[in-house]
Amino acid sequence: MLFTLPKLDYDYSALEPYIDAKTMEIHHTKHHQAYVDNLNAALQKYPALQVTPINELLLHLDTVPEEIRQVVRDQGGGHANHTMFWHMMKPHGGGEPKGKVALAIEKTFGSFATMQSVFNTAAKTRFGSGWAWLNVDKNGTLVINSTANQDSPLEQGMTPLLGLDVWEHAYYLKYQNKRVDYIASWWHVVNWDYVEDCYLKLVR
Ligand code: MN3
Repeated sequence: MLFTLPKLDYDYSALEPYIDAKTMEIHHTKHHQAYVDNLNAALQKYPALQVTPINELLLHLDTVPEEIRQVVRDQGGGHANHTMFWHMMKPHGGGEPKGKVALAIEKTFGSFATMQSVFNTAAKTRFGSGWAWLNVDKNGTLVINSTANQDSPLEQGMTPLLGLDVWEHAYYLKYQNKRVDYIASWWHVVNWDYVEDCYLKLVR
């Protein structure tokens, strides 16, 4: 059982005008598909790893055979990160978090606006390609960080609640060099219901 490209819960055009349909289509059918295909190709000789959940592979990269470890890190990370990313957005999303995660954000960062600004800085200052994240760490604490390439917080034992892809392929068609505008727009499609569900599963 090899890894497969997950279907989206919404149409490619559903996040317009914040994220354009063409970007969504290429991002999902070309970029994410390529991570899946490359991961599967690397695992061809390792049937046991093909049935290991991707989160487990990334958490225990040290147990992955050395000859495919970097490929699993890059392509497996790409598959895991994008799978979460599609759920972290929804049409008519945005606004502010509610429920327990909203309280945790206030407690940790002082306010939602402060969290947003720390997250924006992480996204803006990630040099080259990578991601910005709001994670829950092993102690249940909220942590904002950024990662390079397709490195995933899952490798560090953290669970992302929210992640923003700042590779140019995620925004270049619509925003060109204006990553800051893309970041500001993206908040309008954040799926806070997903964030809250994810948080409750981790801290319950
Ligand atoms: Mn991407």
